Amino acid sequence: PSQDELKRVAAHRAVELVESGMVIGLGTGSTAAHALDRIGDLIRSGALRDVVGIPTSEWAAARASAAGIPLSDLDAHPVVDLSIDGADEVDPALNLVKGRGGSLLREKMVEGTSRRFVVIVDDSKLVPRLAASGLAVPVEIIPFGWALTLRRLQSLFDGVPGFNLKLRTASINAKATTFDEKGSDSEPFVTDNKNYIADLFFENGIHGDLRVISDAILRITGVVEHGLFLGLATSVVVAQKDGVVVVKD
Ligand code: DER
Repeated sequence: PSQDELKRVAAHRAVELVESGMVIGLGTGSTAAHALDRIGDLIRSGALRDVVGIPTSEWAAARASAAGIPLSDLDAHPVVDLSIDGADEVDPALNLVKGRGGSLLREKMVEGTSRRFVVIVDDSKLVPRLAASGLAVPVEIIPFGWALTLRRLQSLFDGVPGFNLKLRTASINAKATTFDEKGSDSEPFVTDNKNYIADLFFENGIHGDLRVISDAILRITGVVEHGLFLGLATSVVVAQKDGVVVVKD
């Protein structure tokens, strides 16, 4: 099966946990898209009633609207029954890297106030150690003084071999969320919250206590939030190439 087929299988399995009357956190990304569409189908068929979705991005709000999911927000629903979202990486302790789509702040707010947070992935997302495959750990920072914030993030990891960071940029005429390798004069990527993203790269993975690292990043004035989701996922649904779906709690 294709990777997208695996994403769909994992998403549909997670949506089996959705019950009528639930407040559902709606994730962002290509895997979450299958979950949103599936929830919409179940509402249309009458199998699901009285559900309301809390979107984790403007993209999720638009996708959910198109799927026919009634929407609300955290002010009306400060506690969410079940959130379903993808991830960029999942380690054996169910810690995650998220945010490569740029939506980590609202995702962490919604998923952090959810009774259950079910992560949906194809097996390519499973890693033995976070941020060891050269993919970015995103950090949302405010635009004011962004270069100073980057310098402070850099100095936090001085001496970590293989570390480097970049301000994420999006080419001016595209919605690309990966920084512009060509180094053209593209604009900074701007999140739904009008902030910037600093992408942190650890070629040899992150070493040390993830919570200590998380706290050190969050203490930098100008940092809003980062893409390390520690202890938030309550279970992970993994669609494997052999067709088996594994649920890890
Ligand atoms: O940006 C995000 O946090 C997304 O949820 C991402 O982590 C997963 O996106 P994907 O399902 O398209 O791989």
